[in-house]
Amino acid sequence: MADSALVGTWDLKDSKNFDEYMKKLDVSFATRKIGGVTKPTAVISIDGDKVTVESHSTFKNTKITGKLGEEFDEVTADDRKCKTTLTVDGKKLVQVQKWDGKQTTLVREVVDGKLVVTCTMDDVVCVRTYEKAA
Ligand code: A9M
Repeated sequence: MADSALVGTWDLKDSKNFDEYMKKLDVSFATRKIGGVTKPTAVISIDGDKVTVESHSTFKNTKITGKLGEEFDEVTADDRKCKTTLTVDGKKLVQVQKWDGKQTTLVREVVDGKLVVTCTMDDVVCVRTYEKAA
């Protein structure tokens, strides 16, 4: 079962290396510029072994629901068609996306009451920090 501390509505407050991460994902210049200034709100819910992660922004809304350990189809905000798996590692929620022979990992965990999302692709690491919405 995923850590219940993840559940809630979270606003982006800090983002490190997101442009480099988007470059690694092959996101176009124009979309990267939008991505760089967009401050999404994440909504996480847990229902037994099913986890839902929503992201809302003025630019785009995304929603995934996955059963832990079971691969599902995901279309990302930058339109990658991924085979995605959610798993739990201690208190971390681990999302692995696979597409076109490539792979990236997004790890979500609550640290000091903040939601920390660490996005890794090869040698590029991006850290995005969210705080509970008021
Ligand atoms: C995160 O904060 C992780 C962000 C990883 C998103 C990677 C997708 C590439 C970005 C394409 C930019 C599109 C325009 C921006 C739209 C903003 C939404 C970004 C979030 C999906 C917390 C949210 O779980 N995830």
